[in-house]
Amino acid sequence: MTTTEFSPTLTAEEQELLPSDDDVRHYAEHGWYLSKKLLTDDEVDALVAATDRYYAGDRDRLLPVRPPKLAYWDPSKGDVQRHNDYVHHEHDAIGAILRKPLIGAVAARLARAEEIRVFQSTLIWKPPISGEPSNIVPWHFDKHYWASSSSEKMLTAFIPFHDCGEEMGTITMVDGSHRWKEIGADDTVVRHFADRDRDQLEEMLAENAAHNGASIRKIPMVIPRGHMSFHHCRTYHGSGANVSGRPRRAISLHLQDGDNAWREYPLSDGTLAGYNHDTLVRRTHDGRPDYADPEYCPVIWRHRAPQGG
Ligand SMILES: O=C(O)CCC(=O)C(=O)O
Ligand SMILES: [Fe+2]
Repeated sequence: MTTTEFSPTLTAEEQELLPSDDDVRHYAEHGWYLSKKLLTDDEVDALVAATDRYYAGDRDRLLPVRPPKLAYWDPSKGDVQRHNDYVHHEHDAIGAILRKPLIGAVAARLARAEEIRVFQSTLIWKPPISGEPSNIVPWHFDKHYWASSSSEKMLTAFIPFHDCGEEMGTITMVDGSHRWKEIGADDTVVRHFADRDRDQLEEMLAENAAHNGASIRKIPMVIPRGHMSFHHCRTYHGSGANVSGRPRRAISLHLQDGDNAWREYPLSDGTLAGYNHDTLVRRTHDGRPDYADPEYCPVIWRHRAPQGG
């Protein structure tokens, strides 16, 4: 296989910011990890400024087509929770920070992977309106949306642009839930997951926990500015109201390991599971959507191959 030359390196200071062996074991057991300070103050300032420009309409390029399930807030939607996908693609200043090799290196250690690529990035704005229903993120795990991905190692970095605590409705993990076996794990559950009301979701979470003989431990990620939380693609998570009086601003950076690829995953109605990428990315030689298309899924970390002779 030929790959384009890409061998990122870390400075000595950055190496100090990697998860320790204990941290990697903690992630494997609990399904989440709160990082050290991976972004400098200047980088977070730059994210705030770049996303302000993005919300004002600034784009370096646009998606050529609008995929079927694209999240794409615009001012006509009003003061609801804002979600905007593909910000790493559409905005270079945002993308440049999200491609910081250190973030990929942390993810690679946690996922025990050689290579990390961007899968998706979603810019999120949770307005400071305590009763705003759209601010509530229901319990879910990200693999529910990624059935067409072959990997079980994918993970997400949640990157707030400020100190982010419980009063802001920070992301909250259900400890160890990535190791649960899912009950009723047919795709009708998955498809209707987002349509269920809060009580039903709470009940589904309780049923899944009981089925696994587990108790539900909810852990709000209290994230200082420049730090980020990581969660495994099967870790249940959600988040609540923002009662802080300030907008909660963040990016969810969804990451894939180098081995991830599109897979055929038939749903009960006979159609195949898909992802928004499928209408955008190039095809592999055998005609499958290529989840390694560098236009949409850039590599951000790769272990340096041993020097051959
Ligand atoms: O915005 C949140 O609180 C949750 C975001 C989320 O679901 C994710 O990062 O995967
Ligand atoms: Fe999520």
